[in-house]
Amino acid sequence: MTPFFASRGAEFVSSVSSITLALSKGRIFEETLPLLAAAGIVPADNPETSRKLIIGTNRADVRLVIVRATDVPTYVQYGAADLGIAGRDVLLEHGGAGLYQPLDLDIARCRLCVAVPKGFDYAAASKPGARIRVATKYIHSAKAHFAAKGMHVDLIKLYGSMELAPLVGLADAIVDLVSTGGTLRANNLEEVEEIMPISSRLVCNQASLKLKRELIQPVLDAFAGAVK
Ligand code: PRT
Ligand code: MG
Repeated sequence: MTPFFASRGAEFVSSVSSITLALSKGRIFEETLPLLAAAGIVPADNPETSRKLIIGTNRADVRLVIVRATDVPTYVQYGAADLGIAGRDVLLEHGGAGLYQPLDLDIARCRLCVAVPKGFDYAAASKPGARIRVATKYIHSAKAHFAAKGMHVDLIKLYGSMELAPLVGLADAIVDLVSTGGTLRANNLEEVEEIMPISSRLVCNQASLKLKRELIQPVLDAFAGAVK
């Protein structure tokens, strides 16, 4: 699990001389810890065990806010956080308005795929004139992918457990993230197409970058140095 936490957070002072970083808990938080450490930043609490949504750090001028993965770009877009870490999947759905995307952190890696029940004839379903129903949380990316292939697709928006949709007749196929492939296998589905590789990026509020350059640049540099 998480390696270490600062025994006591320094008292955060909100001002132009402080920065707020938006993170989601789970895999992104865990894989970000070593990057934070490289920047000399140690969180004062573990969001897995603490219910705090604002987490101090060993530095009085740096704090973390813990939000849903899909909400990270929104917090940064409106300047409620200066920096954030979000998956490419999430950033593509958000659209990136107001965000400067300086760094691929190469963490939380997976791929966005098309998957179908084993035995489903995806090649036939991809032919011109054919029409299929696809369930996904990733409407933007799915629409772009199928449009580029000239496929006719009815998209059904879901918020989770996409793997269930083809099993109960809600859809013919899904567009979802795959990492080990274990979830697809457990549900008798197979990957038929990779849409794109996914990793998480550091995003920055454009105004913050101008106003707080002296604080933000060293964090960007430390993160860049820590990314292999
Ligand atoms: O969980 P919650 O609903 O709160 O939000 P979330 O799912 O958006 O957040 P989280 O923390 O689960 O994921 C955050 C980010 O991690 C995503 O936006 C991706 O960029 C990245 N990531 C990396 C993944 C995975 N790997 C991953 N495997 N996100 C989700 N999964 C899911 C996938 O959707 C599928 O259900 O894991 C399942 C497949 O995993 P395997 O290993 O069985 O293939
Ligand atoms: Mg999840």
